[in-house]
Amino acid sequence: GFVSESDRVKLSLPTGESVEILLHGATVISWVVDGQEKLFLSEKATLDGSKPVRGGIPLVFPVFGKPTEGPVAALPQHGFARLCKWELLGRTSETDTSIQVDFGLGPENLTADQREQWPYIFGLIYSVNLSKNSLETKMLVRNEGFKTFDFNLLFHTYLRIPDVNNLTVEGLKGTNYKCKVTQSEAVEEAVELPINSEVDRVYANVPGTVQVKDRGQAIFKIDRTNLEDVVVWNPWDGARKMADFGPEDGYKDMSKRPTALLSRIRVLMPLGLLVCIEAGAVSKWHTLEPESIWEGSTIINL
Ligand code: TA6
Repeated sequence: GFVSESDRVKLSLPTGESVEILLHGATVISWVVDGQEKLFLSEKATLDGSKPVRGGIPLVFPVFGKPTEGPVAALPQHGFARLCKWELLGRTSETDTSIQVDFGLGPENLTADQREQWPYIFGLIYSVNLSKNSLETKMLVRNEGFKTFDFNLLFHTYLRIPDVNNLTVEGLKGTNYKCKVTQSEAVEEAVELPINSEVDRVYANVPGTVQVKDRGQAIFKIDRTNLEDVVVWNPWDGARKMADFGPEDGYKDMSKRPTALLSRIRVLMPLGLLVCIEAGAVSKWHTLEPESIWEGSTIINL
């Protein structure tokens, strides 16, 4: 099924799976399979278009992080794609086992300020494809102008997980990464990477499938096409500094809590619900000549 509302679209399959996408940022905010939500969405996320969404799958384009130099220096952190209202291009395919919707973004959807910040003529087509046990997101980038441009692209996916304490991430061993927490670079040694403190790493040129495991069982298997890099992020207690991060983690009424241990458990609990595994092309610039097209996609299999 396909339902289009003023600010969002909803896709569903006859077998019950569904996905919900806001026109704001073309942000996927929900993916339900077997009655279970697979994406983390902050309770305090702003969904009215005034801020990027904290949760779901915000789109990062044309720059990853906060640029300080070059033609993207004027852009905000993670670029403008997650801030813009996208055009609904419509449902492009539907069968009993899969349904796809496409969204478009070009300079005409940007504010005058944004067009000045990134003065290129481009066209993005973003496709979200829901199948019974997978969700695929695909971006097509076209250079429709006369000037060559460089870009990054990333699907900033917030996965909902049962418990971070039992979680490991597999498929990164042997890959070079940059750690934003310690400002260092290293080669990953862990076959199974645990998430037990703040993690913010850009793994470059990850060769194959990345698996997210709960007690050793794969709960998400992430494959990528033309997206060579993988970012692994969990803000840990840094989430307390984010105004739009919830559920409320208890520190407000911590003074009333009888034991430090209980407060600590309450503080850590919400962070335990998510890990961001972000497929992207971010460790180097991708250059697009006039009239050229680039396409990258990722599929999350359950
Ligand atoms: O992808 C990881 C990251 O770049 C982190 O460094 C972290 O700050 C995060 O994205 C969230 O960024 P945001 O602008 O959404 O607060």
